Amino acid sequence: MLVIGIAGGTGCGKTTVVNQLLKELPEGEVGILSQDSYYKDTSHLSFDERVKINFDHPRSIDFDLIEEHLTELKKGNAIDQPVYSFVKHNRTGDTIHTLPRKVMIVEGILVLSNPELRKMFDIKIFVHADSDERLIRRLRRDITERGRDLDEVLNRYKTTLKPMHSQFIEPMKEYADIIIPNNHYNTVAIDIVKTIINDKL
Ligand code: UZR
Ligand code: MG
Repeated sequence: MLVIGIAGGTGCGKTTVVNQLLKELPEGEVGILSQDSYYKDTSHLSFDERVKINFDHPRSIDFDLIEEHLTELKKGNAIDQPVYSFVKHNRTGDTIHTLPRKVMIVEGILVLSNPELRKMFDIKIFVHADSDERLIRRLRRDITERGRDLDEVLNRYKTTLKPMHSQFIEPMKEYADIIIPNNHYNTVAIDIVKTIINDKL
């Protein structure tokens, strides 16, 4: 099994890169673990308490569960990935049955920040987009898809997203094997990563 970690700040286009790879690689060969599925369970908190959680700090992520699931997949066993709701800020109770594949992609803002998880990656990719591009994309997405308003997104960006990005995400470029410039959708980079994957398949 080839395990690929893909990190990068919010709105850098990670999900788009992953979807593009999925579309262009042979069906059934690639599986995905999304960091979004592994926010810690917050059922014991009220909604008002959950809204205050710092979701951009590594401690909000259940890295133990990601590692456990990845280890199972490597052994050839299927796992059940929790489904997370950004509107409720909690797990929904549903799961996605995830089968082991020849290539497993682990995607999320903080997936390169955990040393143990990092060791499990054969290839480490960092997707870079400038912070203004990322803020624009984040605004669009949070307002249209995640039920937020302008003030809420800008406040969170300034007080949490930006400082956490500088502290925990940007420095992870150091560990990347490949940095993809993604201010504009980068088809050449997708082709290169696709070639590397095909080579290993
Ligand atoms: P991407 N996030 C939420 O908005 N709500 C949650 O309940 C859990 C996470 C956000 C999180 C992070 N920060 O910036 C983003 N906040 O999801 C990561 N606030 O997702 O990589 O797709 O931008
Ligand atoms: Mg995403």
